[in-house]
Amino acid sequence: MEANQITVTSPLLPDLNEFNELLKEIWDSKWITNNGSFHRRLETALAEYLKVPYVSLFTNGTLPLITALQALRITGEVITTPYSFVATTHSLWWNNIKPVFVDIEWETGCIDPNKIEAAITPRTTAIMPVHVYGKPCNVDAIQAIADKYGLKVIYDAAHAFGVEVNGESILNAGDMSTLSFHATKVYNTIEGGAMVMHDEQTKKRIDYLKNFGFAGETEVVGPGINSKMDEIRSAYGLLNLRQVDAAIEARHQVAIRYREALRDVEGITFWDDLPGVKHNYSYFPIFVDAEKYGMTRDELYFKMKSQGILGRRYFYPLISEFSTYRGLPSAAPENLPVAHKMADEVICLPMHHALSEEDVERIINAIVEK
Ligand code: T4K
Repeated sequence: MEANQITVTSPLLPDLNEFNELLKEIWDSKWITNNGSFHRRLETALAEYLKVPYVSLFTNGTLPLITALQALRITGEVITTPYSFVATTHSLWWNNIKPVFVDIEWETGCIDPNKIEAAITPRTTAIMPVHVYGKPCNVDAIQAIADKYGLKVIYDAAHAFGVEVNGESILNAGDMSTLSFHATKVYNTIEGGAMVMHDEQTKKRIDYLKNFGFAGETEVVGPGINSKMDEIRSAYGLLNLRQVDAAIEARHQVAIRYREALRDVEGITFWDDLPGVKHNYSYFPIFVDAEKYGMTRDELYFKMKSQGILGRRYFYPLISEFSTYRGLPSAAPENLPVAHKMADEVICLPMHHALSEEDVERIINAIVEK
């Protein structure tokens, strides 16, 4: 990275001395992976922090999606959103499942529950929504449809670490939720992820599945995979958990300043906090109306880039536009007008705990001064 560049995010890093102390503990124990003591401690600490009953750690945020589909024996077709990171849909493809894209709501960026029923066929077995940018999906409406048609719901909650609605974790919705702890996330373990489930039996099964299916030294209960988190990243994760609240608050302050400065800029819109929701400020998307703003999204994006401000066009192109998925009937642009509009107008502004006031003002000026 060049000096003076502002990146879209920056990883939350534990204190190096504290990390060294934990590394020494790991070195002394000579236990470096396979459900070690830091792994167990982090699962317990995360379940408590996130207000969920059970957490199973994974080595990234993609494998719990793939494993959840396996564990629930999902087949046929799954209804999902095109407005996400490509890993969401890839997890279906890796399980030989046909993704069926449904359009999103402009108000949240999440799948539009009003459009789900029309996409259900006799082959539909599940819904995979995404709490995109950490904005909660309309989980009640989605669950009502799932119950009516006997469908499973797996939430890709990669962005939704710590998000609560009326004091309850959004991760308790549906049959399972998955998290990503990638370096670019609000909370990171360098690479990492987790699955959240409701009962002990499922937790046990998932723990087997992420360890090749082993349920003991000589017993394999299913065709598992290796997606375990090691001790070093678990220790790193324990330390980061101590500072994640402060990091979220620092992000909150950036969001407040962005909103204050950009509210009256013609042609720029963004979302406000939702009542009753504890947000994590994982991303700060703005939407550029070219006609009103006098510049297209891409013109603004490249202008900012030329000034060293590296926002990102998450999520452009839509997943449904990638060559792997473009041929699917549900990928037709006329089926996904809101998602296309959002993908064409969005820029995620730099958003992280370590943004200086000076940097925030530089970003704002780049947008305000045309
Ligand atoms: N579901 C959803 C909805 C997701 O968004 C994701 C991942 C997943 C599932 C899958 O979870 P994982 O398997 O990844 O755990 C990033 C991340 O790689 C990816 O985790 C994330 N979503 C996606 C939205 O963004 P890139 O290709 O944009 O990242 P990259 O390397 O360009 O980094 C972005 C910026 O962050 C850099 O310009 C600078 C900064 N950065 C990045 C890294 C890696 C740092 O400052 N330090 C770093 O170490 O994909």
